[in-house]
Amino acid sequence: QNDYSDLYATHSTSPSVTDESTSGGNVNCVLNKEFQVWCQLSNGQWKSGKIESASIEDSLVMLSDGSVVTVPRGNILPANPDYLEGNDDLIRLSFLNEPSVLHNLQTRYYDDQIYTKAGRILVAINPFNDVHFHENEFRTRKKLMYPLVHAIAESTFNEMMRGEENQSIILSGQSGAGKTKTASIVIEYLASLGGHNDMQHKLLQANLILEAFGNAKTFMNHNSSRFGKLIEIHFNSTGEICGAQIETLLLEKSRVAHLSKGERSYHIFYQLCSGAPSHLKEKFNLKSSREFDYLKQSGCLTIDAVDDAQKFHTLVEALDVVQISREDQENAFAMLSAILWLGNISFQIIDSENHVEVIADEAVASASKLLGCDVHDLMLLLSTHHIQAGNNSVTQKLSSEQAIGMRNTLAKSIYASLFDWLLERINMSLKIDQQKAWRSISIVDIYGFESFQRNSFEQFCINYANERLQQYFKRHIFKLEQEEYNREGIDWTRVDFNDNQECLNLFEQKPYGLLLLLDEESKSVHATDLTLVNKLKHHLSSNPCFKGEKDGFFSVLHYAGEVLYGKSGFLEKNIDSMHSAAIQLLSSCTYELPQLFASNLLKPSQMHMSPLLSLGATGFQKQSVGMKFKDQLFKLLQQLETTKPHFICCIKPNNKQLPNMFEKDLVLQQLRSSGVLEVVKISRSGYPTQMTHQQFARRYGLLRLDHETSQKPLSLSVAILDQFNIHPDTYQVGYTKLFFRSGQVATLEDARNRMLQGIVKVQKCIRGHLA
Ligand code: AOV
Ligand code: MG
Repeated sequence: QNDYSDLYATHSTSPSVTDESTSGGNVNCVLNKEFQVWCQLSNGQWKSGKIESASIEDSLVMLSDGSVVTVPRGNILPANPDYLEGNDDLIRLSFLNEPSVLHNLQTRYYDDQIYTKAGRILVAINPFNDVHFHENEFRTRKKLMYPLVHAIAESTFNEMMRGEENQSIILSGQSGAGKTKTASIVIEYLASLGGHNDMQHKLLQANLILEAFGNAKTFMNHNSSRFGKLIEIHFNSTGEICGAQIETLLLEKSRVAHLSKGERSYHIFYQLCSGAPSHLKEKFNLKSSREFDYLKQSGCLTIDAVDDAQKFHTLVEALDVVQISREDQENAFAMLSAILWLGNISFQIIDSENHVEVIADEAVASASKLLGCDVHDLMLLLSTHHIQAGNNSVTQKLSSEQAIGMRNTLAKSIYASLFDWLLERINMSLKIDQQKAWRSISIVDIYGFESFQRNSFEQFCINYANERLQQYFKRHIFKLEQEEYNREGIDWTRVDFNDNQECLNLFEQKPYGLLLLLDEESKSVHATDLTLVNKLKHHLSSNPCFKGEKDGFFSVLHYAGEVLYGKSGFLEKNIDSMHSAAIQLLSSCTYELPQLFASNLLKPSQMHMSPLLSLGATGFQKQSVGMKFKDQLFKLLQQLETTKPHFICCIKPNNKQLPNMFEKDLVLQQLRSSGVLEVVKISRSGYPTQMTHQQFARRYGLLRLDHETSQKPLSLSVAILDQFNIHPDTYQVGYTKLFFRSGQVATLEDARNRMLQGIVKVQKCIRGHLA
């Protein structure tokens, strides 16, 4: 029995976190006078106090500020004794009700202790204090601030070194919660554990480059990841880094052409405009960011306290480190400049049917020059399209809407291709030395859950990915653990948990799930936002996570809340067809990169024949974006299945991105939806350290010098446990494995280390004698 049940047993028959947090199942315990409690006031806030007196219905509570209030019994929960205040592991708290957990996190947060363990997972609260310390000061401060995140990185590394499995560290949390930043801290620390070599340096620089090209300022986060990434770091058998491989999840490319007010496009554009040396500015006809329509449309060109020009210099250095030649760098910058100039291309209406022509100005001239194509070809591409009718090709003029669409598609496609190219180059430079590679640690950092007033296809994909990751998390922590205990014949109290399978069904079910219905509708020539939502309603109303439709929008109940989706090109974004004429234009360019992009766009693996294209029926069509996204996501999850996962759950303490502001309701909502509260309970009643009998015997066998080599692993293991007086309540013996409560193997590890040190000393001594 753990301390939790001991304390509780005398007060309540139901020692469950949910009971505690929701109702008065534990009220008996608070009737004692002087008992520390949490009481919920009429305004919903929880305050701490001491019971003065109690009747059957109410209690009189003296609050910490000295005032006395009458509180209904149902609104009172037990509080933890003072000595547990600020404990670094939630599992060690005596009471795990919501106000107690919140209070503990808050106390630590205001004390600069932003990390707290919750059994198997680490909770990280974003401090939002990107203050620039002096280098030395930063180092000491980092040590003070990051001990637990360093500890999780270290234990992952150690587990990799001693065990048989590859490991992974998975970051979860809403947008702006600190996933990317925490991932960087982890990677930096792992890199330092893996020795100071060239690879380590490259890895850190690769991370920096991807952020410049794949992150942007959004409402929620001034450095929001607009792609998902899995970084697989490979180590050799002595624990040195010997390469890495980065996989990504679909980049949000609509951002290149469309920005919401107050948001920015990808950092790299602003960095280039303000930081490029003058000879490049001249060569690419680069102006300041306020001259480019794609950038200025949102009325936001800078980020407080961020120096884009300085960032550009750091970026160039990073590109040098990953061995992208100055020539290739310039080629890439030329593509970025071409995209910016494409955005400035404008059209004039030439007839009553709203048909347009490209205005021959600096914009189209610069864009074509930068791409290396004929200016007339570009003008023609952006204002006409060909329809194949039998053997004849008919040329039609485009409407202004179609022309702008064509221009934006071209720009977005070039950017996405550039991002892929960059990733490939980075991966080449991080190439794993297969001869030396032994095991790996994967770090997963995707875009966080997003919910705006109205949400489009991007949020749809992002939230779907988070939903899947959430299931992965829960399945690992809860299901697998339970199944394992059952399989091993271990006595363990069942814990129920909220599954999100229903929501995943809503997305994935065949033939009627959101993804397939969306595909079907995207291909229909007559589809509109309205026909889409009607179709969804028709097929999905029976799923409890489908929360209805209205005015071209539909609503989904996610694990982290309800989200309203629809409109703003939802259907087109899913199809994302690139007209074959555009690909032809790219392949006709004299420069290497556009040609490469064209040939990648034409790769058969990305295509399947489709009779329906939004612009004319010529050419191929790519797999729908939704399906491609799902494929990438599944591939990523599959890769994770072969690893032992460690979870870091990031939490944002306020929506204003400010330091020293802990909004309890916001934190509580994240603790609930992320499953942290459930995890605390499961870890406490469970056995987080597990080893097979063989693994245990192999690792600790040396602690019994008298053992016979023929001894069975199980009997050897039991003998060792006896020898070290490991209390029988703290472990259980399963059919094939041994299970330990948190922290129990520490004694054995300690003894083993001492033993090994002793052996080394003796060996040295002998060598000294012989010499
Ligand atoms: P996210 O990755 O979870 O959001 P970030 O890691 O980008 O969130 O964090 C957002 C911002 O919070 C960072 O840019 C920092 O300014 C600050 N921050 C986060 N963690 C720390 C920390 N440990 N120390 C100091 N500052 C921090 V998104 O990518 O939007 O889901 O898609
Ligand atoms: Mg991020």
